[in-house]
Amino acid sequence: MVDPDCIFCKIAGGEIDAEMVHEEEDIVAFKDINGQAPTHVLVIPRSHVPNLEAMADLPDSVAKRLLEVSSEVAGKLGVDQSGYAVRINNGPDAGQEVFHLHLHVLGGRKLGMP
Ligand code: DGP
Repeated sequence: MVDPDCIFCKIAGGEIDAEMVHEEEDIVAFKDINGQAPTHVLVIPRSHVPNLEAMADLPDSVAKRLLEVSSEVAGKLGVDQSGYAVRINNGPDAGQEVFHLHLHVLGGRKLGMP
């Protein structure tokens, strides 16, 4: 499903440019426009799923693949040995700004919690 008003749907569909790191049938990964670390990539399903509560709308294989792609992107960008964080901001208290599920892959510097 595509939401015509969603910026990440537009990126996945090629309507808006982004620095792509990985593309496959159901998932794309691109550099965050406002990078918080030397490596900061967003991994998203092409299908519009707003948040974790809507994950049931994704096939299990795609849900699993989001994590695998995050690891592959970390390897491709050379942060797999030094370490990296995979983070989902879900809802207002977590600071979610874009309501299309996305995994932040952050690396290239020491990362703390939260
Ligand atoms: P959040 O919803 O807080 O988990 O983070 C959304 C992220 O999306 C934020 O770090 C900035 C990024 N972002 C927002 N708009 C665009 C865009 O048009 N292009 C790219 N590449 N990143 C974007």
